[in-house]
Amino acid sequence: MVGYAFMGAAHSQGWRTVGRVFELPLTPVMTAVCGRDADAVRAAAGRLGWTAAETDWREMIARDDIQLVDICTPGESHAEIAVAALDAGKHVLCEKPLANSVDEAEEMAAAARRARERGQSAMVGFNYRRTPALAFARRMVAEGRLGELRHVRVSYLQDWLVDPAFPLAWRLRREAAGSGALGDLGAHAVDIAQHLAGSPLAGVSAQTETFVTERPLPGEGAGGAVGPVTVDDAAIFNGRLTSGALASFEVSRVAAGRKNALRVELNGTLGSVEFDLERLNELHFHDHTDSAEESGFRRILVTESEHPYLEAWWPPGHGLGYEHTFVHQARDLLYAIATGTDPEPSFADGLQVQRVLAAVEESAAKHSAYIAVGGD
Ligand code: SOE
Repeated sequence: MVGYAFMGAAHSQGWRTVGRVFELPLTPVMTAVCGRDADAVRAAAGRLGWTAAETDWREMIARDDIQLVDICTPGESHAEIAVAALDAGKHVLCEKPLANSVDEAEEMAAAARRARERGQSAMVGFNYRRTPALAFARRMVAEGRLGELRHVRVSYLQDWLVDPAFPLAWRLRREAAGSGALGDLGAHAVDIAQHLAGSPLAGVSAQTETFVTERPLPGEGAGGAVGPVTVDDAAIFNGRLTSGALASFEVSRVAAGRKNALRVELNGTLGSVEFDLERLNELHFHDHTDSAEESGFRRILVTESEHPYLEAWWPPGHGLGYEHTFVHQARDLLYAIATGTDPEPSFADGLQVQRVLAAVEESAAKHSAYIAVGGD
């Protein structure tokens, strides 16, 4: 694994746990973690369960005892590490958004295509697909329970940037993160919408905003030096899926009171589903074929062994959390590697999301002009 902060810790939790819960075709061994600061990475290795600590990712991926590289660094280094790891014959898991630009994502997808011919797998970390309730929603859509989709509505709201004194962290610098709430949260929102609907966005019309344009440099106290915020705080956009459904999105890191509120609603000709990550064991389902006097949304507790991923966990009603999405992601990647199948979401999927993000930025820059999502 390269990187060991929030996402590195979440992925480590997945790798530590997956083999103790699921029957696996391959056994993950947490060989080495890499970071630039020798002391900090050594401490992280101990804390997170990695055997060795490395400070040079090139040396790490050259090791013969490493077959899979998990990239949990800021977006600025995804492309370089992923392409080098794939070219060195390793399987790769890369955090979202896949890259900081469409050019980088194209390069990564091309490297993944070459690697696939050699039997390697490359997956992008859209972990929310692995929330049992959302995986179940996907199954319901695929089985036709919602009929033909008319609307896909996704909002993903956080509030950690409400305070203007919050420092200019890497996630607020374009050269490190690519974009702001758009790449951080919008990438998840776009992926989950397209995945659930089983259809890509054809084009978008968007607005973005940076409400706090300067923030204190990290380490500076009150009254210290400030620097410019070069990414968006929030974005709203809408568009049409190629299936014909209308889709709308709102993402923000300045929505006071919303901590990690990923909300999804799909409305079809036969019914609707509604999901809120802050109540992630529940899926609300409205069956429009019910009689009028009995119709309405009902709560399905997605904790039965028949529900996706749940056969391996606790008895009904005991519930899962955020961290389990990373366990499921690790499981699915290991199956893809073992069976030689393309993992989902693939780098091609990550590239397509990157193209949507680029279309959103272009639309916002052109005062909400409709921009078609690019393709091959
Ligand atoms: C921070 O906004 C963040 O950690 C995202 O980067 C993650 O992808 C999301 O799952 C939670 O919030």
